Amino acid sequence: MTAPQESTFADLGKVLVIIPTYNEAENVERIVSRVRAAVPEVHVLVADDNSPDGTGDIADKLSTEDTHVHVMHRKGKEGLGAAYLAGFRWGIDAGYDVLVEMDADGSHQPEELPRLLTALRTSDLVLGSRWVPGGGTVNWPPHRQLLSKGGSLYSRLLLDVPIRDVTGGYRAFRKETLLGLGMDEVASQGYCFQVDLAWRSVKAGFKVSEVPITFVEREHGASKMSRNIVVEALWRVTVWGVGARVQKLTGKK
Ligand SMILES: Nc1nc2c(ncn2[C@@H]2O[C@H](COP(=O)(O)OP(=O)(O)OP(=O)(O)O)[C@@H](O)[C@H]2O)c(=O)[nH]1
Ligand SMILES: [Mg+2]
Repeated sequence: MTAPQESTFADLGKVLVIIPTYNEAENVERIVSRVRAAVPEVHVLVADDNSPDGTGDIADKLSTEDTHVHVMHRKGKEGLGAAYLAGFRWGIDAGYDVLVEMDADGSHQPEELPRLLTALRTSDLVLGSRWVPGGGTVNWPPHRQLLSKGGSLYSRLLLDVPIRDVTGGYRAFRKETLLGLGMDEVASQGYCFQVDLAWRSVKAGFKVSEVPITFVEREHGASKMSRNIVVEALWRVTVWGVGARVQKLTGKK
């Protein structure tokens, strides 16, 4: 057992930061230590999909050195959404009250975590947002910014969600929000996974708020972004949006 530490966010309960990894050997140690320094009382779960570059072994070493670090070894690359769902379930079963999503590559700055947690005191889900006043990106190419803004605008209009940055992946959920949004029916991946969870939270009546973040382009390792992820998001959001509209129309009859 470690000695009790002074806690800044004890009122929120136990906080778990979930970091999904696939080939993040150059990043995993740095991100974990930044999280631990930024908010010392949080715990971290690295959810690794059997990365060929040995990310899982590095995470194991970190967990032997620090009782706040945990590792989930998954059998192979199954996508970001599946890793998060497994991480959420692990965290809820282990008694955590707040589950945070964070990328391993440094794009989501751990130093901004206190802003998300502070907002969670009066919300059910907090989204780190690039596209609200005070938010932004560093070194992100114009085509990625356009894709992100366009994707958010399209989802906002089609799904009727009052969210500026609906594809972002830096988020803090209360456990009750995850349990209430129907996690077991979520099948989407990548950007679409993020849109799906935000939309479900709004539909379930949870209070969703956005806080500004500065998203920093990855410096090390390779992106797992692909054309498929974008096509999947576009396709699913269109199907959901049209389906919801049809349902509204027929429901009124
Ligand atoms: N466990 C697991 N993690 C994944 C998988 N795909 C991506 N990730 C992780 O999810 C996070 C986001 O992936 P990125 O490759 O950074 O995607 P992105 O931010 O859209 O792309 P870049 O802007 O180029 O970094 C990173 O921590 C990845 O290691 C996967 O299949 N399984
Ligand atoms: Mg990234």
